[in-house]
Amino acid sequence: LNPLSMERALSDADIATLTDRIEAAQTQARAIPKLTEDFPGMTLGDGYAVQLALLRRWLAEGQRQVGWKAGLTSKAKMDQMGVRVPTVGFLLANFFRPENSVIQTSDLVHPRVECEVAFVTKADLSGPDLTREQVLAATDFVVPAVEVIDSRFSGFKFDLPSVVADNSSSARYVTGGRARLPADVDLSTLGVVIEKNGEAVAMGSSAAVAGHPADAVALVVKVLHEIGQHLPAGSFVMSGGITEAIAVAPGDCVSARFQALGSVSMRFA
Ligand code: OOG
Ligand code: MG
Repeated sequence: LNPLSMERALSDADIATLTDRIEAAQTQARAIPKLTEDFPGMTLGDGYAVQLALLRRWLAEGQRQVGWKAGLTSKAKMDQMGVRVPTVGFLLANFFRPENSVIQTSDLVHPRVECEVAFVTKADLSGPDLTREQVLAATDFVVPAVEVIDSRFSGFKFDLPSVVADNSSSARYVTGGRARLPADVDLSTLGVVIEKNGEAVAMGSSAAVAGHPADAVALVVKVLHEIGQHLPAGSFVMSGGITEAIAVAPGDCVSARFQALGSVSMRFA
């Protein structure tokens, strides 16, 4: 059984219904039951059909895509969420918040933060089996990032088809710190600490992400290949949360400190 099989079970009408549901939950910051409760036969391929339909809607409304992200690429994330298959999600320009921003939580359901190594590419990447070296050769620079994820499912509980349809919980992201050339840093064992209100709440190593963050980018390109997409030059790609995600509430200050890449801070209101 291919864990990345993109076989579909639902009709185009069902996909449109589910796209409406996800779009409404995202724009109204409202928690909904996971999609498989009404559509128990929903597959991973159906999840991506919804995600891509959502992307097409946003682009038609004039939003700009900046890249893609990997989801569930570390054991800490897989254990926390109970989903063991890595996913991808699209990133739009309007998800971005600058370093040291105040991030509103009123338009989010139950936000959590993750620290991730992000890549900016300088060459097109496509295909099912890129190597770590090919990803690094196509990387313009790497930069530290904090992703603010926000599942639109009640209790932040979901399964694989549901979370994929919900764009892998994408909501906001913050970059900052220090951009580095991939040749100038050892991405294989980069230490990270998440601090919330001055206290270290999670720590880990970039090795947690698929063995190496560039391998997670290769995984993103593999999934994109399976869904008929590729990674164009100039893409911004987040390689996946290194530690478990940390819940945030109004008033919280978060700093993610990355060895060699500086830190990324923000406050929640
Ligand atoms: C799914 C998204 C996971 C990551 O970095 O692993 C993700 C979720 O946990 O809600 O963005
Ligand atoms: Mg993430």
